[in-house]
Parts: sequence; C-alpha cells; structure tokens
Amino acid sequence: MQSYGKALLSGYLGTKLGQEWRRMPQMDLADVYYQASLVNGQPSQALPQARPGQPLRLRVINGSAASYYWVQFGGGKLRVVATDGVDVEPVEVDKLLVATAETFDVEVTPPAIGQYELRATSWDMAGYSSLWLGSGGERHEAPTLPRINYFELVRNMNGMMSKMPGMHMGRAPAGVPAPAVAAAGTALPPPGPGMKMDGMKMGGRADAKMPSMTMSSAKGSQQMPGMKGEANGADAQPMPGMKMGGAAPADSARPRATAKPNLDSLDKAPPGSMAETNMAGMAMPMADGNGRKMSGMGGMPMAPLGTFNTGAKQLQAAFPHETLLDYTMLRAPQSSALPADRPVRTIHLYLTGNMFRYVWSINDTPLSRADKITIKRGETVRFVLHNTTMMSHPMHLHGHYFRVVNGQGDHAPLKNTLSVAPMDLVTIEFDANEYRDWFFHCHLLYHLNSGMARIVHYAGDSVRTDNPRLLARFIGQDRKLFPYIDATVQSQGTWLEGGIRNSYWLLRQEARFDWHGDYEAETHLQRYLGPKQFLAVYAGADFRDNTRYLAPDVRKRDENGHRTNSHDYRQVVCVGVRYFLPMMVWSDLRFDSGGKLRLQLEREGLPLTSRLRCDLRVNTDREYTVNPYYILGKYVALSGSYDSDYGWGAGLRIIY
Ligand SMILES: [Cu+2]
Repeated sequence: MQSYGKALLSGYLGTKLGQEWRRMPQMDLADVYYQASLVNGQPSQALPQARPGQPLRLRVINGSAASYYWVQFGGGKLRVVATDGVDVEPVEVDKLLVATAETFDVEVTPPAIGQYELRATSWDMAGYSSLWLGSGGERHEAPTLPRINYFELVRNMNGMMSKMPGMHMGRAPAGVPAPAVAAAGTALPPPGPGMKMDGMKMGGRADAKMPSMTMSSAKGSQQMPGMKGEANGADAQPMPGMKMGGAAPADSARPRATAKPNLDSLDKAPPGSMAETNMAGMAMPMADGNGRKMSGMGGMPMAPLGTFNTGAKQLQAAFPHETLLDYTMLRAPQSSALPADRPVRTIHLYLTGNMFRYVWSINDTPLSRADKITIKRGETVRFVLHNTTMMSHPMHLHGHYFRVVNGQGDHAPLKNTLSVAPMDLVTIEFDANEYRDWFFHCHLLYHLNSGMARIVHYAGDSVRTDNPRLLARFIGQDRKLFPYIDATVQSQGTWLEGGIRNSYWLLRQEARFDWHGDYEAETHLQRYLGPKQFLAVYAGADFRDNTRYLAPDVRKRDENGHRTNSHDYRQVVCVGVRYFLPMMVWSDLRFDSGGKLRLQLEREGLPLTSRLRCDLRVNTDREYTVNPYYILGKYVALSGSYDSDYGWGAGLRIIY
C-alpha cells in the first residue's frame, strides 16, 4: 500500500502526488495476495535421489492463477535449456522470472553432498515454495529476496508517463492501425522489441523531419522502416506516433547478447542522451542523419524486453553480480525464420485496462464485445503487442508456437506464452497453419475473466460448435454482475452503500439514517463511458426526510398542503454526470426534478497510512462528511466520522 504517511517518511511524497495526480491506482505486482506458494501441491518437496555433480533437468511450469515466480537455486546457476517445451540455446542465469503459464526447462547440478534448494518466490515476495535436491549433509538455501519498493515502481511509471505526454495509460491510442496484409515479399521486417513511445514529442523536432531520421544500430546507420513517408507496400500503415526501438530491423544480424545486460549503466547515462549500449533487444541509441544524438530523453527508464517494472531492476541492484534472465537472451538453436514467400498479416493489439474498476481488455474492447481476429491459412501472422497498462500480461496463444521478435534474428525463440511488461512493445509472429478457432488471451485468470482475450478465426472455416452454450457463457463472462456492500454502523446513525456492477454498469443504493427515523436515500443507475471510464452518467432518485428528529421545524408545505422539497425533506428524481478528476476525486453534477443543481466532490479511501484511510465528501448543498477509518481486517474497519447533517459518531465499518 503506497500511503501518504509512508511516502512522507521515505521521501517519496512527490512520487505519491504524481501517482494520484495521474489517477494511477495502487501499484502492485500481484493482483491477489496468496497465503502459500506450493510446488507440486506442497509448500516444500524433496528430491533426495539427486546426486552431486549430476545435472538434473527440471521442467518449471507456472500453474498458478495469477502469480509470477522468481526461481533460484541454492547450489549455483540455473542453465535454461528450453521454454514452453521448445529448446533454446543453453544460457546460464542466477534468477529466472517465470510468468503465469510459462514453462522453463532448467538444468541444475548439486555441487556436493548436501541438500540444495530450488526456490520459487512469488514476485510480490509474499512467500515461496522449495524443492530440496539431494540428501544428507547441510542444507543450502537459495537467497531470500528483498521486499519490493513499490514507490520505485510508481516513480518508474511516473517517469514514463511524463516522457510521453500524448500517451494515456491503460488505453489504446486514437487510430489503432487496422489489420493489414502485405503481399508476399513486400512485408517490412517486424518491429523489434522496445519500449512503446506513442505520441512522444521528440526534442522539439517537427514531425516533418521524421522520415530522414536514422537509427544507429549494431550494423551502423540504417533507415527506419515503417516511418511515415517511407513505408512501402501494403504494410504501409499509419503509425500511432512513433515507436522508438520498435522500428529497428530485428532480423538484421545483431551480435548475440553475451554479457548480461547491465541495467544500472542506463540510469547513469548523462542527461540528455541515452546510454550507447549495444545489447540485443535494447532500444538502440537514436541519432539524426548527422549522427547527433537526439535530446530530451535523458533518464528514460529503459529495461530489457519483458522486465520493466517487474522488480527485476531492484533485484539486479540487490544482487549486482548475478545474471537475471530476460527474453532477449533466449535464442533458438536452429533458424526459426518463416518462409519469405507468403503474405504477412499484421495486427496491432493494445493491451488495455482499468485498474480501478478491474476491467481488462484488448484495444479497449473486452472479449464479449469484440470481433474475432480473422486470419488466413498460409499467411504469416504478426501480432504487435503494445502494453499500455501498469501490469505485466502473460499472453498465451492456443494451437500455435510463435516466434518472439527479440533481436535474435532468424534464431528468434519459439514460445506459446509471453509476458508483455508494462510499456513493452513486442512482436510475435506465427505460421497460420491450423483450422477454425483458437484462443489468444492473458493467462492471469482474473484478467481473462474480465475480457482480456480474443478468438483467432481462420477465414472460411466453420465456427466451432462443440458446445455453443458453453462458449457463449464463457465469452459472456466479462458481463457478469458483481454485488458489493459497504456498511458503517455508528453511534449517530448507519450509512449503507450497496450495489451490483459489471464492466459498464453500476446500480448503486446509498442510504444514511439515524436512530430516530430520519433518512436520506439515493438510488443511481450509472453507465461508465469511455475506455478509461473516468466519465459516467446516471439517472436516479433522492428521497430524504430529516424532519422527525434532526430538523423538526422544517415542515414546509405549499398552498395545497403538500410538503415541499427542501434541504431536509426531498422526493425527487435526478440525472447527473460524474467525472474522475486528478487526485482521484469524483466530481458529480446533478439536476433534480425539483429544479435544483448540485455539485459534489468525493474522495474515497485517501490512504493516510497503510491502515488509516479517509473518505471525504462535500457538495453545494453545504453538506459534508469526513470519515476516517482504521482497517482491522479484510472486511472490518473502525470508523469515526463527522457529517454536517448527522453530526459526530463512531462505530464499525464492514466492506464486502
Ligand atoms: Cu493480464
């Protein structure tokens, strides 16, 4: 929990304010906290038959619902020899992050008599499971990993966002290129790995100069394919802004990454320039036609493919002499190149989502509202994946192995699950050699359920009809309704909020009543609008009668003897619009049938410390509420409050 108190004490107040100003939710690696991590169903398991000096090949399969694991060995290096069941050129590492649904085959060798731990630590460092290799002798534990500094992750995101003024977190840019097919032989090389920089403003240069820019890559100065004005053939697509590092011709021969990527050297780059590194898969230093470096990108938090904001940088800092695996180090033993004499279909897929409402999607559209991705047998199909969100997504394709364009040229590794890190841009491509329908989805269970998925359909084939009802139910999962309730029982009265919601709709009932029969009740049916869902419209009703106890003298009646609407007595219907402001304040402007306009500002759950939060509400009826609460457990909090209508009180709050 990134609270203001903790931010103040640890010197991250600016980072915290930036997070709230950008309406960035709490930064977490894992969506869900688990009490235990298991290996083959056990917290700890032994493999006593392992012998000193004898290499052992282990297949590490991440079968969790939503956790990534750091894998380490207490007896030396991990020799990675395969991923997702397919061989790669062996590469030795000390730490290996295994995404949900990913598989890595590793060779480990117990160095001597004793028991050596193969440890898998969940990437939020909440817990680990152990496999003990060998018998007798001493126990050799794998290193315990330090806690994640989440403020650093927030700072990285803040830095990334401020460098890309045109980019909107969690959202696809305007004008996502339509799927395009390039005739055989005319396709450009696929975009290489890199950080996405849509809408980036380049050091004050006019866009018109862009086509003349070149990249200085390992091969020297090459023109950037795919830039406006230079693109050729059917692959010529409008680029949403410019993708730095993404335009490097990835199939050009590049030196194999032998040295481990040193994350620190990038941070130490002089301001106003990017580090001149030559690592495969790192963004290449950019220069204009005269070889001058471009300005305005100093301090850009760059990370090797698949590692940005995964905690890898913090681990590398804690273990500076160790090698952490990243995707650019994976290399197929044989050429994995696809035949060049085929049409190439390119499909841009932006991984999008809304952390606040826990809605995950692709190109801003959840599965239930999306068309199938249609491809044709005999094509090479490229998915260009852009992660616009704060989280990593392990994207999994059924029925096919895809090449990961990671800077290894013809030796791009083959995988079926690839973790796309926040802000990553990565291309995968595969041979369209199947039939009918296949699923492509984020393998984090809760993201899948909320709609971060697509059906890939072979044109002309019949649709799968094995069990249409089951299929419809599965696709419709992201429309499911979730109930919630939030009740505060205090000495001056009870406040209830409850409702049901799905990805787009919210039916919300709010009620405040005291122990004397006074009440205020508001009902809203609300529709969220826009991909970020910062905007919502609603219609509803507001009934209240505070004249029994709080305001007995306010019993106005009109000339016909009917009671008239007032601050303390009201029976109206209303329509309104809500907008989520920077600093995470919901503004709410409504117009009611009594002819009254009301503006209300609301901040929920302001995190003062990790357990002390505060709800605030004020409106133009001069009503206000201050409600600090102290979280005792998952569902229970101590609550104290002052309400302009109901006064002081204290009690318990239950949230479900
Ligand atoms: Cu996901």
